[in-house]
Amino acid sequence: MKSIKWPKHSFMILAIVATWIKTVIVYHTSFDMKIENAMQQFILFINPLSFLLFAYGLALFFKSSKAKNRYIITVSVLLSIVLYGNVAFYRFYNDFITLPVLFQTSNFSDLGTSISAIVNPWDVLYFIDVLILILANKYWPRMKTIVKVNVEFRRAYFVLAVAMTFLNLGLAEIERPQLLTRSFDRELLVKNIGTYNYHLYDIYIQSKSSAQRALADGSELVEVNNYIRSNQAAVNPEMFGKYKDRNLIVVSMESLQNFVINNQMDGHEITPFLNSLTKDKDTFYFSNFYHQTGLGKTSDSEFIVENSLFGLGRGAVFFTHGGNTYNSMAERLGENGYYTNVMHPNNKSFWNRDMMYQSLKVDKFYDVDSYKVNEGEAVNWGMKDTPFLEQSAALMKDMPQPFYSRLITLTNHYPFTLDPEDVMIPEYTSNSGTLNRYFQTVRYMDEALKDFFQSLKDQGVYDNSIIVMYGDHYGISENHNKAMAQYLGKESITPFDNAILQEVPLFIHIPGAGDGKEMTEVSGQMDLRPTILHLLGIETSKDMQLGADLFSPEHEDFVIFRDGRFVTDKYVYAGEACYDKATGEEIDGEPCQPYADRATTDLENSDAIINGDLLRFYDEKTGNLKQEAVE
Ligand code: GP9
Ligand code: MN
Repeated sequence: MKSIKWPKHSFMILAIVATWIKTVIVYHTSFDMKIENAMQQFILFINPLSFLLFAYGLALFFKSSKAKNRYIITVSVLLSIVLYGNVAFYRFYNDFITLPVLFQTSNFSDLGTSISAIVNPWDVLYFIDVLILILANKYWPRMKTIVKVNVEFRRAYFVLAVAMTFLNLGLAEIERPQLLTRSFDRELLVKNIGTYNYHLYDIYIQSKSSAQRALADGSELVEVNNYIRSNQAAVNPEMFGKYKDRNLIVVSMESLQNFVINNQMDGHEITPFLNSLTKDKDTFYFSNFYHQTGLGKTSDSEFIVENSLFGLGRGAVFFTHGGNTYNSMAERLGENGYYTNVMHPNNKSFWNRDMMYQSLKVDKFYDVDSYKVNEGEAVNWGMKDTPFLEQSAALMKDMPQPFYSRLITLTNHYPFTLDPEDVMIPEYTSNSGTLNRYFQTVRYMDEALKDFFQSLKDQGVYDNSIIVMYGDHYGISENHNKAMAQYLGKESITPFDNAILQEVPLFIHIPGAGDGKEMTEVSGQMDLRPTILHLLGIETSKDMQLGADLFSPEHEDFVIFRDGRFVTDKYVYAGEACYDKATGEEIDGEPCQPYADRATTDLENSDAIINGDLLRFYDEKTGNLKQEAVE
């Protein structure tokens, strides 16, 4: 029988096709990318190709068939690792990997039980192309034939690869203008240029950002400073300094969204204690308050609260810019006689906290080593909230006063698991185990917070303190939209709904205040720094901060998200569309435009400060450039 005539370079072609098809299947099965039209579908289909043509095409430079095949298999292994790494990361963070996150290996080793929720045996299928290539190389003699590559063929091949790249970029530009210059969103990048090219792009951006710092000088700060000065909200004289010298206790409530507050799940109250605070005369409850975090999650929220600046659109600023100069809330309080500390029973290097807290001038970090984790007191990510908060209150008793303690809870964290003895309400029933369990861990945290208030009283630090509690970021990602829609009794979750779901609760509890109430201004985490410092009688008019005092009559109903979405009292901008806030209906974009421009300016100014490490040139005493920077 005459054997079939296989084209030359069959092994390379097999590799390209296998990895290409696998990548496209993975796009559809493992990532939740919103595809709106046939063009987007087509771009998604072709986008792995340009990179694969180059990566595998280098095989054409190898002389021996053995070396060539070995090279091809190696490339397939590396690309599979990259793709699978993204899949695993996505399951957890609902986002694609960016370079700086890879350097935080300590974070990955700490994931603990989360890893088992993320990885499963079927994942070997992500390496199927490698397997095919190994088998073909071994058992398919044709694959070993030595093929001499002539120069013309090679040239033609790379011309094709370049053409493919331009076709891809061209279509992407039509579909999403300015994609590569704006790049707020990793998903858009992956959708348009493919996961492999996205990583090349990411490497380029990261190296650019280290260059940016080297190139920045004080002059950039002048413009940013003027902008910030002209947008300052005046203090409210009735509130300014009203609680001077009180201790400050700030609690970051892990993954707590506002939709559970004053709500029920199958007839069970989810947050009875927090609900009681919403009606409490010593508490200001902010019901239109939003998180403003990005990929840095908890660490971004910490960054925002401390600095009243945004985290970055790429990576976690705690990692990428942990060595910058900042003018944090901790530093400001420290200058005013406060003993400043962060309490979080986790490994100190997680999110690079140990490094970053030095830059933020936090006096002491009570990490896991400061706690006694007894048997049965660890679940999921580490120490349970109840013993953590109880021991923290005991530690506060011995702190020099006034103190500023920032506490970060942990139990209400994905994958939202509890020991049976801590379960207080049943699971919800939907297609999302994550959402089903979420209600239970939220209920647990609520109880832990109630006990914490009691511990503060028992330790005698309650009366002379202000207790601020806020949700750090969302807990339920868009991956669970279907279950969320079911719970909220909606047909589906629109981009509008999703923006509103970024609301997190904020409580400012002031023992003895008496004038607490629900506050409805549209606001965000950025506003905490000026609000808190003003209550404690500390001036911030010269600080480089983007937020505004929540008690100021000039506070504007306007909150900007890290990804460029925003919410005002009238409009919501999400998914590149403008919505009427009252009805949730999409409207003409015109009324959103001025806000969109300001959102861009705010984000750009914040990025400029961080990327250029500009605060190293700033003298916050005078509100001017440092003398050295001017010279
Ligand atoms: C880790 C904790 C959780 O120490 O703060 O971090 P997150 O995953 O929510 O960013
Ligand atoms: Mn968190």
